[in-house]
Amino acid sequence: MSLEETLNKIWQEAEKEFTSVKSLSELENLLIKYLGRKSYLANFPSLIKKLEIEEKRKIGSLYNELKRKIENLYRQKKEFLLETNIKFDFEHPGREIKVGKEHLISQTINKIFDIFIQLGFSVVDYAQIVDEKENFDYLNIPPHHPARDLWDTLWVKNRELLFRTHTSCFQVPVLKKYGVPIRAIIAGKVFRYEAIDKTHDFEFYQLDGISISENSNLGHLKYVVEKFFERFFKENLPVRFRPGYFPFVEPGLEIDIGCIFCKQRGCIICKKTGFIEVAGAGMVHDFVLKSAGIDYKKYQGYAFGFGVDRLIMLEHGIDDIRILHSSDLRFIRQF
Ligand code: FA5
Repeated sequence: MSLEETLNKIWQEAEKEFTSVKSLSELENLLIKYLGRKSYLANFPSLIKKLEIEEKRKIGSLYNELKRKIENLYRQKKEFLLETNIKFDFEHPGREIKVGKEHLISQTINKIFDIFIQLGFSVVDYAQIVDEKENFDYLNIPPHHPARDLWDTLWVKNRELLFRTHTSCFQVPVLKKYGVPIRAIIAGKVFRYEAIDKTHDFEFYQLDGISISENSNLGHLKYVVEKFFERFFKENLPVRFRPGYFPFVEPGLEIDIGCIFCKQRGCIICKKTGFIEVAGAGMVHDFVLKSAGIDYKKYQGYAFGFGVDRLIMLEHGIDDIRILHSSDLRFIRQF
């Protein structure tokens, strides 16, 4: 039998054997049989060497082609066996599917909205980047007014715009848009260029409300705030109203809640005062009503602004505000 015939015969046998092989181990043995170090084909180069030059070229290329074909056969068969050999273990517990959910801050804002909707307020929204007029001027805080120092501001675009330092910036735009009488609330992120500690962050959430009508008064404000606390905390925490200064309200108030961390005995979180400040409030200043084009002799009202993060800290006993804005899943998954 010539060498060419021998190569043809080897190919026919290999094709038959590789096609009928059933397992991966049999397949590996076949590969060794045909292409291994001790295989018949491994001796072939020494036989080719003895041939005339023309014959050497011809048989040499047939030999290389046969090796390639056998290697291809092996690869295809291996892929096929690997696919069909996958075994299903129906007893194996499935992998837990993790479903995302609302962050504690969003959950709380929705809960706050529900309470204020029940108290007759409508929810509105406004931009996070605003101009100086909305954040300051309309609210009776002109340039160079010392109260601008109360809010360390992050400016954008050469002081044309700024990241809102408080949600109170919605007051005049919302009054202009919807007119009076009105009862509206807004919640969202605010930004201040200030040092952080356990109760202060440089980005945090506020909730602002405004109520304007012909007879809204401080008594209504006190009622709404106390009802809100009652429904939010589902328990009666001590509430304290004390005089406070904000240029856009007159009179102005600050609202504190008894510190839940030390039960008002005084601790590092309440800075030994027994109370944690959660809101500013007061009767809307005539200047603001005038800025919105409202007849301030006929209409009056109150406004308030809560720190949402502080409310969450008090509700859940969280003693450091910074964890609320971290992406620590061990914390986030608890709520
Ligand atoms: C204001 O921002 C006023 N706009 C609130 C207001 C609205 C007054 C309407 C009158 C009428 P103040 O800077 O105090 O006020 O912030 C309001 C609340 O936000 C604070 O009571 C506190 O709960 C929260 N807060 C203030 N600064 C921070 C901070 N750095 N980190 C977390 N919460 C803060």
